[in-house]
Amino acid sequence: MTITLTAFARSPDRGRGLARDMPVRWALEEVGQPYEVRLLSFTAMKEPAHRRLHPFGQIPTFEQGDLALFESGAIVFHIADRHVGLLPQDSNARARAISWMSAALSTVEPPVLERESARLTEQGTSWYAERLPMLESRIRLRLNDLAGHLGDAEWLDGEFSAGDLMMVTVLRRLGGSNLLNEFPNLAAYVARGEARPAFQRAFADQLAVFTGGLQQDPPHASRE
Ligand code: GTB
Repeated sequence: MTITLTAFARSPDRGRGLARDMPVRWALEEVGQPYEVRLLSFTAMKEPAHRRLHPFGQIPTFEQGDLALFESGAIVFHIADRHVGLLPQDSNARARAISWMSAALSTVEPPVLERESARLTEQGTSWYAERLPMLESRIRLRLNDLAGHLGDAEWLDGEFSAGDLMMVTVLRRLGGSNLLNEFPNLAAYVARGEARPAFQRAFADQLAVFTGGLQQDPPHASRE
């Protein structure tokens, strides 16, 4: 049965692979599942037809047969659960990988998003310059602990898993700042994720939507 995702027809990230269809594309590439993409305008996202798939009128969604899902984390988990390659077979290792997926979305991402949202909505206010260091120190707290856990390991818990896929996805959102570079093992971890052939294919496909198929350099060569 065909898998169909939804994604931005014109992503505001200009093809940098930061929108949330990217982890879903990446997961499908890792497990070798072909998929189609339905591109949506901002207007179409808010229409009843799309809201039947996504109550909040957002991307991404996932459809296969009579199953429709929303929320990138849940979709990545579903893909990892149904196909070999993103979750270990050993049940304890599998549970730990799921913990890392959750840590990425519930523990590391919130301060990253808060800084992003402040940059978008509060720049130019009287309090922004004072608030930014506080927001960045909250991110550093998480990065410091994550870097301490990772040490010189390749991935968070043994083999590459959906936990790494989600964590690399979250850390990529720091690409425009120097925060990641303060933690060289995390910067190298993100680069390892981005170097995976499955990531490269997913990145190229989402970039092609933005450029209309024009060839550009892959992420670590072109980003920022
Ligand atoms: N928790 C949901 C999930 O993980 O699936 C969040 C989904 C979500 O935020 N979707 C966004 C959306 O549909 C697109 S990805 N927004 C339209 C709307 O809410 O009306 C978020 C995103 C947007 C832009 C950038 N960027 O420009 O860098 C990065 C990420």
